[in-house]
Amino acid sequence: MDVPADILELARGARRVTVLTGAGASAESGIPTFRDAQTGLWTNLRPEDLATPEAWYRDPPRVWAWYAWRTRIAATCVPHAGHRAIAEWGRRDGVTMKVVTQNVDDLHERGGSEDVAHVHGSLFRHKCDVCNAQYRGVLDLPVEQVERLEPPDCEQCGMGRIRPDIVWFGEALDERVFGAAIEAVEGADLLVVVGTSGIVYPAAGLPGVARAQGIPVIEINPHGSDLFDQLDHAWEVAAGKGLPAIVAALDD
Ligand code: BV8
Repeated sequence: MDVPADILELARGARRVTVLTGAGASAESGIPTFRDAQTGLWTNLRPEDLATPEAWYRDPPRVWAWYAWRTRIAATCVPHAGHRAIAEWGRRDGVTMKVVTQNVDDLHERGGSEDVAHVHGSLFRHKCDVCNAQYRGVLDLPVEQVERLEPPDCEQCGMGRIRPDIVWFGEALDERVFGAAIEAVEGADLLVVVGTSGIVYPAAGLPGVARAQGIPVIEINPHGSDLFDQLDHAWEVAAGKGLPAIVAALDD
């Protein structure tokens, strides 16, 4: 696959690469994006209806069931060639690679990336909704989609319920993690934005941080995004095709 010349020139010259990913970066591994229609029990619900504190406090077992199912899906999916290409790019001599992801799966880590900032948390971390203590117990995840599932009670405080350690709509991002994400963007000499519609803030503001510092921004997304006015170059290609093509062409 031919890489657009201007993108390849930037990739070859980059020494401090930061990759910002959204749900589209996991799509080829089989994890539905947010823009895709919700499947199964949640066909007529939007993520914004379930990924909120209000939804949680209104009906914890319903929200817990949705996340348990998503965790099951994420745990059974495997990283694709795009995840592996990001890791390989980062292992090249003289190149540092930082990943900033909006995704709550662990595909970047399983694809070999080591420096990954999960600005919206992780499906694989859980905490008490009262005392915030991290939950260390083993979760039994349903094999089938279920509509409701009782979350565990917190054994630390005895008052709260265990919730996903995920940033819901209307919740503040972890300042330390988002601070690291901003540093990863400001310290880069190339920002590669992969598979995000660029709708959810403050993460969607990160390409603007790069642009403000004169850092080149390229996008890999087969359909384009709301970030169109913040890009130096947009390549309408899937992550699992475009990223391996770039890495394969670095030495040509
Ligand atoms: C905050 C975890 C303030 C959950 C997520 C009113 C009230 C309160 C807040 C707001 C409000 N109005 C606006 C806001 C701000 C709000 C926001 O931005 N809302 C949007 C809807 C307008 N943001 C927040 O609430 C944030 N917090 O503002 O706090 C505050 C401050 C102090 C104190 C208190 C509060 C928190 C936002 C985080 C929400 N959590 N995720 C979970 O996963 O369940 S967001 C979630 O949705 C994702 O993490 C991601 O960020 C977003 C989905 O976007 P994408 O990842 O881009 O995915 P999408 O499906 O949209 O697009 C996929 C793209 O991939 C497409 O472009 C497609 O073309 C492309 N693609 C498809 N296939 C491929 C591909 N690309 C490449 N290859 C392929 N093969």
